[in-house]
Amino acid sequence: MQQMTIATQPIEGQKPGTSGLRKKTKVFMGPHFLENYVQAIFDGIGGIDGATLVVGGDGRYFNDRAIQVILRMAAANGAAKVIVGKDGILSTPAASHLIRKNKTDGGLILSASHNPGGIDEDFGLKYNGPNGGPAPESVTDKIFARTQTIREYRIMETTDINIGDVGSLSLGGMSIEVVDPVTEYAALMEELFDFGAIRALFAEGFTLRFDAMHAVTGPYATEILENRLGAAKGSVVNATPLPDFGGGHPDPNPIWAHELMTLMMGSDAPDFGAASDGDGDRNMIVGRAAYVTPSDSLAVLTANAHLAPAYRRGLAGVARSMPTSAAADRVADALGIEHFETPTGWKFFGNLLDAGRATLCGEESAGTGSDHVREKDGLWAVLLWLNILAERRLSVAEILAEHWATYGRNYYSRHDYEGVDTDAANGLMDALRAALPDLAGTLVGDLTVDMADEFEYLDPVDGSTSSAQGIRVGFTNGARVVFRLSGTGTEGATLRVYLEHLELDPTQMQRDPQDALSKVIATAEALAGIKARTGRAAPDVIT
Ligand code: VG1
Ligand code: CO
Repeated sequence: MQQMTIATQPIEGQKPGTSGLRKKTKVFMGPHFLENYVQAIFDGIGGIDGATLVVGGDGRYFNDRAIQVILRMAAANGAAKVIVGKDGILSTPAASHLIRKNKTDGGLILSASHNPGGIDEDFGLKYNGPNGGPAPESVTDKIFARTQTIREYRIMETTDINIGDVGSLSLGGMSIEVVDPVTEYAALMEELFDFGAIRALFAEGFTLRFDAMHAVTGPYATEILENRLGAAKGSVVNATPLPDFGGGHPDPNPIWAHELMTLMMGSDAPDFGAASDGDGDRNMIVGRAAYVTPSDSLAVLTANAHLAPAYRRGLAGVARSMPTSAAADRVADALGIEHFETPTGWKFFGNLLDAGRATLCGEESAGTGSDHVREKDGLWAVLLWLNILAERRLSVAEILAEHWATYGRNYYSRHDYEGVDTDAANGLMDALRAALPDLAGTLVGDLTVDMADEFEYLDPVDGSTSSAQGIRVGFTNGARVVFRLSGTGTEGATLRVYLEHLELDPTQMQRDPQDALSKVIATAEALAGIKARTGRAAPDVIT
């Protein structure tokens, strides 16, 4: 075994996006690319001499090779210890929990989340800090700056390290602790929720289908839902993580989880359906013939969280990303608690959670979580829903209907235009930006503009600002449209158009969302000229 210092050169394109660095797998596999980025992380956080880190990933193609490189580089950079999931596997929320529980100096999570996996698909790498959450922009800026100046990296030359068995190893002066990926996470869930009440629900014949989408949550969901809570064997499907996720998009929404949707809308539907994404931080919730939008889910959880032991004393506040609907705000106002609007990406919730200002957080993209970790958490959301159902003994459809009757319904949809020409997408955003100052008070389509701006966030905890976080146009009737370019794509640009319509008329609560949103959709087109600028007749994905 030998410690090596290898000369290298800066490589373009290592700017982290919404959630770490995501690239085509072959880019990460290219000469020195992964090594450069890992060294830039270690340097960017001020070195890792004597540090303890957590390392794990979602098991996608190249996860196993990348972990070997990271372990050898951590040892060569003087780390004292690395806690690694068996076979290199950890869901994102489980990694966040291990970082916190063991009071480590942070961790590296290998995942491109809901993006497809495989040699021709996507790979990703993200640094989370000692609070267990994705590094804030102040840290990712330093990491990026380092990628521009890097000249060498340090690595041990060794044969492969066997991380297939739970136990302790050493590599040079560094110790490696291989842990079961599920154990600590399952224990945390037992602390938060009333497992007895949920077990009783299943014992009475409640039925569930959880689709792990061939991704990382399979082992977690099988252990918790089937083994510990007594859901029928086989309730968890697609439960074996595969390096290419079975060729699908491990993205829990009605499009990519269409098998589950078909089941839930049919006559053989179980009482409850759920799915999670590649790295286990997203969730989809669907009742019998009742799809729950992520924005509504956050609102329902906010209104009912006190039914679960961990939240019995109430919530400090609720935070949502800016494009997420205002449904949760309406609940927060009714509860008399604070609500916050943050830029897209979980890293922006970290300060609010650390400061005890927010207890629940959520994003329209199927992310929900709480202060139990510093990531969104797919299985946690499923368990909170189950705990609420066990207490209330209503169906998902009944809970939704009651919620809308109380708070009104924020009809919501997101239209994605994927792989758009980058110049065309930037042109569209530039034109909107230029039009913003004159929009207020004007009539666009059938709607009158109330406010229009480019979202800039002032973090109420540390006073930092983040600008250019999406263009939002609010209308006098409570409707809203938001335009944003994705920061997680790996090909061209993805334009996201977020559409919202507030309905307070009790006779209008059961409409088809696209129909209820038709005026907002027409207005978005009138504002941005999407068809002409992108050359697309319709969105690629509607959620
Ligand atoms: C998307 C979602 C965003 C989420 C991010 C990471 O980002 O819109 O809400 O935080 O993915 O989620 P973007 O920039 O493509 O819109 V995950 O499950 O991919 O870590
Ligand atoms: Co994810």
